[in-house]
Amino acid sequence: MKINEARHEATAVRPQQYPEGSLPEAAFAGRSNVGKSSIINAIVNRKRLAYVGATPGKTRQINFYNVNDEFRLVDLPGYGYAKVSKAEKKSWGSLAETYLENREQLKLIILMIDIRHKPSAMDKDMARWLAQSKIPYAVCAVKSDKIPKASYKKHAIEIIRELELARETPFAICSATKKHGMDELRNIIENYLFDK
Ligand SMILES: Nc1nc2c(ncn2[C@@H]2O[C@H](COP(=O)(O)OP(=O)(O)OP(=O)(O)O)[C@@H](O)[C@H]2O)c(=O)[nH]1
Ligand SMILES: [Mg+2]
Repeated sequence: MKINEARHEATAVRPQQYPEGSLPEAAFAGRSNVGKSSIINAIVNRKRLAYVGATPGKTRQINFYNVNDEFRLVDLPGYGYAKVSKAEKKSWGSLAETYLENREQLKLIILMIDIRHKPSAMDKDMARWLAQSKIPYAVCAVKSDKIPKASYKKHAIEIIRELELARETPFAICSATKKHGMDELRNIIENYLFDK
């Protein structure tokens, strides 16, 4: 996949604000602060296309990034951030849910998991939801730069077991910081969005 151009196309809190047209989309889901916005920047080789913050809860709307006028990467609000009100949690949850359940252009959901930690109850809920949905999904274990390479396998096995992932679920180990695993992730996106 060659990235020629990437641009922010829309910020949405309701479906009327989603971009029009039939470009296929890959969406990034996961806990707040897991690195969804960072991985989008790494995929398109841009430092500050998607907003990355030091504190969790940075992405509060759905952001659509157009790549090459060929497809979109979609940055969803993160879940599980403790420091927001119940009402706010509910509204972010329903934002993502509305998108995930109704977006025809959505061809792939990438669930992001911090490779260092056991998946949370909310990660498991998300994995269960994905397993029963009709939308193809992949898992990206991220922040691999934070653990030694020798322990990748152990952590990956633990995540696969905790999330009860099927053998065929694509699984990539990535670091947005060190740009590790990015070609693998780009290939997964390309395969699912363009039916190769
Ligand atoms: N070491 C390391 N840090 C990372 C990596 N990816 C992201 N981070 C850091 O993790 C923090 C959160 O990254 P974001 O990309 O903003 O996370 P997010 O999932 O978009 O968070 P929300 O928008 O709050 O849902 C930032 O401080 C990033 O610099 C990675 O691969 N390795
Ligand atoms: Mg974000």
